[in-house]
Order: sequence, then structure tokens, then C-alpha cells
Amino acid sequence: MNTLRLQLRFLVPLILVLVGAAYLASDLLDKLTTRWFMRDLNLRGSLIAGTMTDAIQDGLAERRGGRLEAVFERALKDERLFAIALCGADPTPMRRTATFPRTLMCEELLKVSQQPDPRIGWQGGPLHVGLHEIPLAGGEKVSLVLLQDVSYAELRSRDTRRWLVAFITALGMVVALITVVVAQLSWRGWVSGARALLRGEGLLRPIGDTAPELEPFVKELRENLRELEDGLRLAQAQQGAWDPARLRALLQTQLRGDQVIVVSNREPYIHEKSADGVVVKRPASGLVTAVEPVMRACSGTWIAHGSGSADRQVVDRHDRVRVPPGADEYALRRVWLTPEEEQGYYYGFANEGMWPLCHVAHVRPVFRESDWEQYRAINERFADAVAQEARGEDPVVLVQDYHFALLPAMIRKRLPRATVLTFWHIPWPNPESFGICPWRTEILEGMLGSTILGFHTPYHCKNFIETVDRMLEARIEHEHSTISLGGAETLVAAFPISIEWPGDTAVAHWPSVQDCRQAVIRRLDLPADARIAVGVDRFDYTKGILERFHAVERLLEKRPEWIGRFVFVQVAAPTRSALEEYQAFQERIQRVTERINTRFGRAGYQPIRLLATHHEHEALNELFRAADACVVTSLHDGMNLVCKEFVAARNDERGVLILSRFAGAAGELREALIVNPYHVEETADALHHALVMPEAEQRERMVSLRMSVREHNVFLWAGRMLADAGRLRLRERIRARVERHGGVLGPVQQGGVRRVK
Ligand code: ADQ
Repeated sequence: MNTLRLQLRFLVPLILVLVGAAYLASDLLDKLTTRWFMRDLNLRGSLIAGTMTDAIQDGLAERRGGRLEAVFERALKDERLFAIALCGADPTPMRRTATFPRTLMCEELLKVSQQPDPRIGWQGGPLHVGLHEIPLAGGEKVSLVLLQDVSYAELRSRDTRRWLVAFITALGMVVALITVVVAQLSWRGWVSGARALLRGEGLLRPIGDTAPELEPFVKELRENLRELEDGLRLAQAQQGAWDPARLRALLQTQLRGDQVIVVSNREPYIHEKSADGVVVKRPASGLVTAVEPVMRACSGTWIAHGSGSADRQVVDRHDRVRVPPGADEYALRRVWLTPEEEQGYYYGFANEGMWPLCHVAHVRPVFRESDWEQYRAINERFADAVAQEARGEDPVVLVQDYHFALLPAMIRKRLPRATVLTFWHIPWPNPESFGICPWRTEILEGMLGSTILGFHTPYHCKNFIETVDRMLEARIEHEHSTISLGGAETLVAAFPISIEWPGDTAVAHWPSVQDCRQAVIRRLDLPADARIAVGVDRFDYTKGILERFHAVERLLEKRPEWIGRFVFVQVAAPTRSALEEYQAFQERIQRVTERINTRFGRAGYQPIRLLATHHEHEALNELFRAADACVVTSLHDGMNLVCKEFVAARNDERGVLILSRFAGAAGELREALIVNPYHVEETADALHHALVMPEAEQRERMVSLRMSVREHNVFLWAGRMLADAGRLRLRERIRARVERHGGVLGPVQQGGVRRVK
């Protein structure tokens, strides 16, 4: 429709110009043909006069009528010759044919014949008047008057005009047709060029087959888009460090205050029944630690499994409760699961299948058909909850983790215009390892319903893209890190997660490092001069707790001087205890702890203190501040937040971080002592190194670690992801406008972030 309007804008003036040209040309042609006719008739008259000269001279010399008239009558056989007369000195012609008009006088005929258009009107049509002198004997002259019928000339001129108009009309139509076809083709070229630009192709590399005539348009559009994106980036860069205010500003500008919905299995607040009534608990979860501050900043809706014994008691009739309790910053929508559903979807498929599948920690994944069915059904239930909670057709939905691999595609089906950001908090294995999953294609297709799919590290992204490459018929653009499947495109990118950096007010309330140390020594009844190392984890086999204990044992073996002086405090929050694998693991850790404590312990001293309970944030902070070293020895970890929490707790710039090279965090926190947890000797040496590290070196390392975590905090993680979502949404809006409106350049040419918004 718009193309037609555009073409009419061009065609109407073209047709008007052609009509004007036809009008002018026919007039000109008329004049020209008349002039040619007159010249022909004069010439013809001269010829006739020439052939008749002798007969006229003879006829007049004989002085008797008859012969001359006979000559004239013969000449009149030429149908175009209408009448003939001879003019002498008298006003009336001296001889004339019967057809010659009686009213015409010689003087008048002379005048007419001398005009450029020597025509007179007569009943039968116009007549051409020609006067030709015939010399007579004795120097006298007579004029031969020839009246020729020129009505045929007018007929011809009319015919010529008709043909001319028909020709110009046909020409106009051919030109119009060519214009329409070329315009259509060019239009398609423009639109696909614009689309390519909006996909980002034109910005990073030139669009392959741009026609030369479209170059200026493409160049302009490309420049406008680049300006637009630069503007966005600049606006972000100028705002300094990432904090809740900046995240809120980003949501209000780039996402125009669009609704943000988070979906995760674990809820951020659990209401439990207790002897004192209902109590609220915070789960030990890296995901909750990271996403909660984002949610508080954007006041959205968090959809999660209501797992607490008092959860149903506190929700409204829509299963919602405002959290954090008392602060009322966002809505928590609870989804209910039966024990069988939880068994199949959560313990079964997610934690016995996906978790070991993605972590290379030498525990075999277990895949059961019934678990898979539950997993799919529960993903559908959460998709329904998202659709119910969505206030508009295009919310921003943040899907969290491996419990919801199928959810992105299910959301896309219900809300095709939603922006789905999926974040995979655990590692992604190589294609061979992932290939053992019986439902690998379903899982990949489900995940590719995401607009953006985030992992912690570029290595996990690479593994995912390679897996898709092996298992699906999808188009992969390695240059842009995008995967297209069924017409939808997913950007696969690394967004390293982090923690909320503690604010000045919170830090001001922290007890001093000395006080923390005294408190921990007192509470755990440790030797007064104890050197303390801590480990804080969920009680999970991927965290390398066993390997850590073996390293402690080896340290005490190798360096007995630490016996009685070195204590390892391990906090381990029970997790997934319903699973046999986890129960066995926890029991094994208990046994190893006892063995080591028996081997190296003595009265009033135990080298390992295992605290297998959930700890509140303040208690963990106290422990981190009291410690000489923090030990993170994950066998495989997406990121690991404990190491970042330890760094954040150490505003005294002391303490040493020992970090597994298999944790995603190792890529960022290079000033830690990086170890291979499978190498017991190396970890034992790192422990010793940490305990004897001079304060100056500790400070140097810690200052650098703190700078890194402070800058790369959780708001940067969320901000980068949401800013990318904002850019894609903006691009999508421009693309929609390009298709909706005739003016390809309309919204883009306006330039500048604010105007487009
Ligand atoms: P998790 O495997 O849960 O997270 P992690 O990143 O270490 O691992 O986070 C654990 C969180 O739970 C931390 O905030 C920690 O303080 C807390 N926690 C641990 N033990 C606790 C205890 N005993 N009491 C109270 N709190 C405790 C998953 C991935 C990680 C990834 C995160 C975030 O496995 O690789 O870093 O998600 O994406």
C-alpha cells in the first residue's frame, strides 16, 4: 500500500508532464505540417502553371473562347485542384472555370496569395490560393489563379495529432510500468538492506549485495544506527559505576519502564512455619544472591516455586506476596507443585539429569522418561504463569537456569513479542558430553526461544554454539554469536555474574576485623592464635569439598608445624538432601572430617570444623572477615559467588583467596592463588602459601581483586544484559516501523536515542 502511494507520487507528475508535452507537440506539429503543405502546394501550383503557360498564351492569342476553357477543365480532373481563373488588369477574373467562386475578386486573391498561410474558407472546406504570373507577348502579364482543395491536409493533420497522442500515451504507460517494476525491486532491496542493518549486519560488515544506487541510503541508515547505538553506549559510559540507581535509569530509558518478570525455581524468600509462628528465610543460592538486587531495583514480578511450609498462608488470592518482607519492593508470584511433580521435575530431571550433565564432576546423570514428562509439564505451568502475570504483549522476561530449558520457547509461543533473556547459571558442557541426553534437541530448541541466551564465560558460549551446530539444523553466525532457528534469532553472549557491592552504610555497621576474629574464635572455641581458612558452599559434590579436605590433610602431613595452629572452617548448607547422591556425599564428607580430625586433632583442637547448616548473611560476613584465607575448590562451577563475597567482605585489604581454575570466576580474579583442586599437593601448597603470605602482598592482591569485583558487580551483569535487550527491542521497533510505514528513513533519520523512543 505504502509502495503504491510512493509510486503514485512519482507517476502522477510524470503523467501530467507527458500530457503537457503531447499538447505542445501536437500544436507544433500542426504548424510545421501546415507550413510543409503550403510549400508543397505552392510548388505544385508553379508546376501546373508551368505546364499551362503555352496553352494560356495560345488561348489568349486566338482571342476566342473555347480552347482555354477546355485546357482548364482538363486540369481540373486533378481532384485536388478545385478551380482555375485568369486575372488581368480588371478586378474580375478574365477567364474562370465554372467552379470558381463568383464573389472572389483579383485584388483580394493577390493579397491572400501573398500571406504565409494563403488559405480561404469555402463551403466544401478550405482552399489554397496560388497566383502564378504568365508572361504574354509584348511584355504583358496575366496571373493564373489556382484554388486547391486543402481539406485533405487538415484531415491528415488531425490523424497525425491522434497518432501522436496515442504514441505518447503508450510511451507514458511503458515508462510507468518500468518505473513500478524497478521501484518494487528497489524497494525490496531497500527493505532487506534496512533489515540487514537492523540485524546489525550492516554495522559490523558491509551488506553483501548492496546495489550501487542504494549505497547512499545504506550508508546513511548505517550511520544513523551507529550514532544511535553510540549514543546509548555513551549515555551508559557517562554514568560511571553500576548501582541500583543506574539500573533503574536504564530500565526507565532504554526499556521505557517496560515490565520485567523473573522466573526461577528457587524463590528469594521462603515462609516457614516455626514454633514462633511464620518465619522468613533466605535460601543459600548464587542465583538468588545475584538476581534479588536487580529485582529490587526494577520492582517487577518474580515467579518461583512456593516451597516453604507457610508459603500458601501469606499469599493473596492471585498467589502473590510483596517482598522483601516489610520493604515491599516487588511482587513474588508463587507456583505450586505437588511432591510428585517436585520429585520428577526438580530432583529428577533438573538435579539428577541436567546438573551432573552440565558439570563435569564425574557423577553420572540419570535420565528417566517420567522425570522428563514432569519437567515439561512444569515448564508449561510456569509459561502459563508468565502469560498471566504479563501486563502487556512484550514484557522483558528473565528466565533463570537449567530448571527451565524448555520455558523460553513456551513463552515465545504465548507472547511472541516478549523479550526473553535466559541466563544459564551453570556451565555448558562440550557437545560430546551433552550428546548423552536423550532429549537434547528438545532442550536446545527450547532454549533457542530466547532473545538473548547468557552464560558466565565465552567458553560456555562456545560450547553451546558448537552443540547446536552438531545437533540442530540452525543458521549460526559466529561473527555475531547469533543462532537463527525457525525465523527467530538468539544472541548467545557471556555475562559474568557477580554480587551486589556493599554500600557505605552497610559497611559502616560491620564489626571490625579484630572483633569478627574474636567472635569466631569464641563461638567455635578455637585456639586464640588460630590461623583460619574458610570454605562456604552448598553441600554439593561439584564444590570440591572433599578435595579441599584432602589438601588440608596433606598440608598437616607435609607441614606439621600447622597442627594445632591451623583450622579449616567449612560451612555447608544442606541441599537436595532428598537425593541419594547428595546424602551419600554428605555422609562421606562427615566421615572424612572425622578421620582427619582423629588423625591430627588433640584436646581442644580439631583441624576441620564442619558446620553443616544454613548461615545468615551477617554470620557469613563475620566468618569471611575473621579468616586468613578463603578456599574455593569447585570441580566445575559456572561462576562461584562465594569468592566474590569474600573479597567484598575484606575492606581491610587483607586475606588470601585460593580459587579453583575450574570456576568461572578464575577468569576474572587473577590475583587469587589459582589451583587445580584435583591436584592435592598444589592445593596444600597454596594453603601454606596463603598462611605465610606477607601482608604487603596480601594487600596488593586484595586491592586489585576488590577493584575488579566492585566494578564488575551484579548491576553491571544485569545492566549489560538489559541494555542488550533494550538495543534489540529498539531495533525490533525500528524494523517494525520500516515495514509499517512507507518512509524507510522515517524513524531512523530522526537520529538520537530520545527521539526514537
Ligand atoms: P551456586 O551453585 O549456588 O550457584 P555460588 O555461586 O557459590 O553457587 O553461590 C552460593 C550462594 O549461596 C552464595 O551467595 C553463598 O553465600 C550462599 N551460601 C553458600 N553456603 C551457604 C550457607 N551455608 N548458608 C548460607 N548461604 C550460603 C549457581 C552456580 C554458580 C553461579 C551462581 C550464580 O552453580 O556457578 O555462580 O549460580 O550464577
